[in-house]
Amino acid sequence: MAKSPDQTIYVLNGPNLNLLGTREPETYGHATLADVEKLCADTAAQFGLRADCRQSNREGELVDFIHEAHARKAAGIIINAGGYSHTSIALHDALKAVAIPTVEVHISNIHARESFRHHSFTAKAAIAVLCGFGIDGYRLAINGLAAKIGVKAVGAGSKA
Ligand code: CA2
Repeated sequence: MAKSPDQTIYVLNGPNLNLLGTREPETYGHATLADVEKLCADTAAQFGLRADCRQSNREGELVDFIHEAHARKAAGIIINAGGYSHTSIALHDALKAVAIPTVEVHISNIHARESFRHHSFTAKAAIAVLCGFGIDGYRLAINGLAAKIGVKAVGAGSKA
């Protein structure tokens, strides 16, 4: 049973992630954003959770989504803020302000790339960070978030 009154997790993807599957497959793979969102919906459903998936190329809109998650008493947030991870104090502040358990995901291993990707402002506001697992990172992040917030897989844990 989720501790939050709401059984929704927000899955937030930032700038350029709408291009997934169309360019740079050597870095980001062949899956599309629609594939990522289906993976998140299917994984969340295994925990009796609903994934509300949003993508925006605008920093302020991502801040608004975080505020909306708070207003709707979302159980958690999965965020890949894309390039804004490395620049956005506003997104860091929004995540800190709402205090919703948040897991940060990066498709690529940001630490094996350019040095400007090594620091993440949003990671400081997250309970955990995953990078380098490709889009499977979203599935792993939802599993980890569910464990952190005390939500068990549907049908699990009912045996004596
Ligand atoms: O590895 C990740 O998930 C990133 O968050 C992706 C961001 C990048 O700025 C971060 O450093 C790491 C960029 C997303 C761009 O996505 C594209 C996907 C396909 C083609 C072009 C860009």
